[in-house]
Amino acid sequence: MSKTPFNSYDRAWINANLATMDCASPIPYGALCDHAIVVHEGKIAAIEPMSSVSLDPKMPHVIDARGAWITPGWIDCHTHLIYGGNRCREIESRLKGQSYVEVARQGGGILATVRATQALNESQLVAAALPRLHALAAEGITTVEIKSGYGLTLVDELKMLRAARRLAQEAAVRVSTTLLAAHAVPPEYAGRPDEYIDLVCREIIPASVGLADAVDAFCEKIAFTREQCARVFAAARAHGLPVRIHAEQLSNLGGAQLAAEFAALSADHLEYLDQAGIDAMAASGTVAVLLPGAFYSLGETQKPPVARLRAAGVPMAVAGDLNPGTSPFVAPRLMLNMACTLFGLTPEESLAGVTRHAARALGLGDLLGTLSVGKEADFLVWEIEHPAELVCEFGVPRLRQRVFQGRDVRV
Ligand code: DI6
Ligand code: FE
Repeated sequence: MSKTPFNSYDRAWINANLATMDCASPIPYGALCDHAIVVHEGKIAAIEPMSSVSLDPKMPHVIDARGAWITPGWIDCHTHLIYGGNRCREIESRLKGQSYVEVARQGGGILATVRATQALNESQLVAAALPRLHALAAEGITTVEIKSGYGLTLVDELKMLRAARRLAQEAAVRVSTTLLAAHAVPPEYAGRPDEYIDLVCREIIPASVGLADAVDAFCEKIAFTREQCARVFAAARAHGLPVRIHAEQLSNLGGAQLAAEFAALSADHLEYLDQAGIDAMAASGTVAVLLPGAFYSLGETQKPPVARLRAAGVPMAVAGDLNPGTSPFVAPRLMLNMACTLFGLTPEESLAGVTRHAARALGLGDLLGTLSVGKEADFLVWEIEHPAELVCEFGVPRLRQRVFQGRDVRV
C-alpha cells in the first residue's frame, strides 16, 4: 500500500486502537488496532493503519497515543439538564414510601421544579446548569441534548431553550435542544389539559422554531394522552420540527406507536412497550432510548423489552435522563453499566447506545456517533486495554483526552 502523505492536517493521533463503533464492520466495536486518525478542519480526514502512514511522532501536531483506545465522543441524547432547585427532599419522602405518582398528584414532582425554574432568569438557569454540563463533559460527553419542559409558559419555555443555546457557548460541548412544553399540565390549566395543548400548538411550538431542534411530549397518565400528544406532533410537523416522545414509562398508552406514525426520531423510556409498539418503531426507524437511571431511581421492576427490540432490529440508545426527580445523576459510565446489568444490553450495545444510536436519536447520524472519515472530529482517548472496561468498571478515571471538533481539550 502506498504511503499517505498527509500534507495538510491539523492533528494526528498515531499508535491508537480505534473503537470506531461503525456497524459496517463485522469486528466487535468496529475495532481497528494500531491505526492513525487524522483531523482536518474539525473533521476526521483519514483513518489509516500504522503500517501505511508516514507520520513522524516528533512532529508538533502528531500525538502518540501509545496504544490507548479512541472511541467516538459520547452523546447524551436525553437530558433535562436545565432546572432550578433540586428535589432531594421529595426523593427522601419517596425513599420512606411515597410513590412518584402520589408526589406528582400532590403538586410536587415536575411541578415543584417548574416553580423553581420559573423563578430563575436565563442567566441564573445557565449558572445552575453549568456545573452539571462541565461534569458531563469531564466524563466524555461531547454532545448533549437538553429539553425544556420546566417552564410550561411561552416565556419560560423559550427562556429554557435560550439558556440551552447559551450553554453551548460556555463549554466545549455540542448542544441539541428539544421543546418539551407538553411535559406536565401547568397548575393554571388544571382540569383543562386540552386548552394547554392549544397553547402549545398555537403559540409555543411556532415561537420555538429556530430555538428548538425537536419537539418532545410526555405521554403518560400523569401527563398527556395519546390524542393530546398527536396534536403536539401535528403542530411540530407543520413547523418542520422532528418529534420524540416519553412513552410507556409507567404504563402503556400506545405513545411509541403514535410517535412512529409521525416518523419520530426516538421513543424514550419504554418499560411498558408492547409488540405493536416495537413493530411500529422498527418500521419507522425510530430509536429506542433506554433510561436506566430513571428505572433504578424509581425502583421499577418492569424492564424495557430489550430482547424483542434487538430481535426487531430497533436501534437502542442509552441516555442519562438527567433531571432532579427521577435521575439526578451525572454518571454516563454508570448508565452504560446499568443498561447492561439492569436491562441486559451487552457492553458493545451499551457503547453503541451512547455513540452511533444516540447520534441517530438526535437526527445527527451523518455527522456524529462513529469514527468515520468525514464525520466531526469529536473523540475520546481512553487509558484502557479493551473497550469493555468502559462499561464494566465504574469510578476508575480512564479518560486521558477529550477531543472536540478536532481540538484536544484536556481533562
Ligand atoms: N420522564 C422523566 O423521567 C422525567 N420527565 C419525564 O417525562 C422526570 C422529570 C421530573 O420528575 O422532574
Ligand atoms: Fe425524560
